[in-house]
Amino acid sequence: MKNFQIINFKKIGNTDVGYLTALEENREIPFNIRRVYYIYNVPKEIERGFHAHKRIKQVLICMSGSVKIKVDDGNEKRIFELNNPSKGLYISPGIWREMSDFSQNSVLLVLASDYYNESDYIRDYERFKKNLVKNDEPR
Ligand code: T46
Repeated sequence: MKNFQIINFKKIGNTDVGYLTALEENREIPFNIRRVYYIYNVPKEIERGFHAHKRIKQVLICMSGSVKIKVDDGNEKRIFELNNPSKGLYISPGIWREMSDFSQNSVLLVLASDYYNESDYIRDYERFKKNLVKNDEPR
């Protein structure tokens, strides 16, 4: 698995009856799922994120509408547009992320490898960059 990459989920069904996508831990989702949360009703001009995680792995899935996710490993920056519930964006620990351009009625579902813990966050970009120099994985 790369530090960030799109995962294409299997779609069961067709245009006549619609689709079903099933996600199982350690199968489609490359970790044990300890937490699920979702972000919704975000005004268009709002940007969220602006942090990295020390240990938590996540998969982001836009269930409805669209959202842009900027990821940054300290060297390479990429922007992904999520607009399809059959695709997920895997983000490993040590990756800075920013979310923007939430469309009206967008719902961003996040599957996370661990419980919420504020001490797992690096919310300062300079600290994120400094830790990258010292270690491969920020702590
Ligand atoms: C991430 C991106 C994609 C909780 O109490 N429990 C939780 O599980 C989460 C995720 C957050 N919170 C609290 C912490 C803050 O007081 O909810 C508030 C908003 O969290 P935050 O500003 O971190 O939200 P985002 O949208 O900037 O980032 C979230 C996740 O926190 C983060 O892990 O990768 O979505």
